[in-house]
Amino acid sequence: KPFKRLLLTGAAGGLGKILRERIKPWADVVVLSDIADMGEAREGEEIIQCDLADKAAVMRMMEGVEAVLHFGGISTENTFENIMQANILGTANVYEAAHKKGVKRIVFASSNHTVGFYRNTDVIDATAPTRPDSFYGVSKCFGEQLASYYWDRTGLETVSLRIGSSFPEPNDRRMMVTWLSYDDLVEALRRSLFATRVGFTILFGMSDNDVAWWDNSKAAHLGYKPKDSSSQFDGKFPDSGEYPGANHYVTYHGGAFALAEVRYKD
Ligand code: NAI
Ligand code: 15L
Repeated sequence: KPFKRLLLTGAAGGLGKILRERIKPWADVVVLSDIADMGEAREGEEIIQCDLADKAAVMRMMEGVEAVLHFGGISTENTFENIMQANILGTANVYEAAHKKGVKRIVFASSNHTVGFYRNTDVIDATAPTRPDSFYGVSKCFGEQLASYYWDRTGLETVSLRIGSSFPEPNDRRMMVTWLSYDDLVEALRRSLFATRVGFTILFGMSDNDVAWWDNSKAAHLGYKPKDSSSQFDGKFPDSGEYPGANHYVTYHGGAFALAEVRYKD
């Protein structure tokens, strides 16, 4: 197998549960980590339950690890204080520990919410300035900047995978554009882990949907080619007559995250 020890953070989460099974062929031991319970370790697994904000624990978790799939953290909008602990401090701990323990590459589960304030009339590539739509989006921008810094400073490589919407199926009209099937997610991770050289790369995580807001030409060296398309769900979310116009949920790339009502209030 390509890796002796491959670490997956966020292993108890929605995507973590899927990936837990799918990444097994890539490593002798998959180290699964989360703050939440992950059940019993199965064959070829090791479980480390800890808070990413706990630097000493993150250091221990990184022992012997060759590559990291960093999916742990708060995955929607929350208070800045909570986001700061889990996503900002947590991701900083992951990077520092990875550097200290000699990890070669990280795939960082970034998000479309780094660019959520672009409009549905904008098609952007990885060079577009970030336009986060939430504290959550800001924290993902911070993670990407850490990746850039550690690459330039230490040679630790990262693919920042700006995931659109990775669920079994699109749940609304916007997700017809942002959908990333689980198979395509696994393929994006495979390419990100095994491409010869990635340095600091941003890859938009989307399937081969009919409408695209994101242009992956800057990540061509990864060779990622999605196989699924949201077109198999055509007709499920009838056009309100406003698309791509006034319908709020498709006005911005970030959908509802960009709406004023969604701004987190204590
Ligand atoms: P999720 O919320 O189901 O999973 C996140 C996991 O991280 C949870 O199991 C949670 O317990 C863990 N976690 C939270 N705070 C932690 C901490 N302080 N220490 C250790 N673990 C902690 O989210 P999901 O959907 O599985 O997403 C996984 C990753 O992918 C997240 O980083 C999310 O931001 C990112 N992402 C997901 C998208 C999607 O469509 N599912 C879209 C864009 C990004
Ligand atoms: C995300 O970043 C979230 O983690 C996920 O729960 C969805 O909201 C997704 O983006 C999306 O934009 O659909």
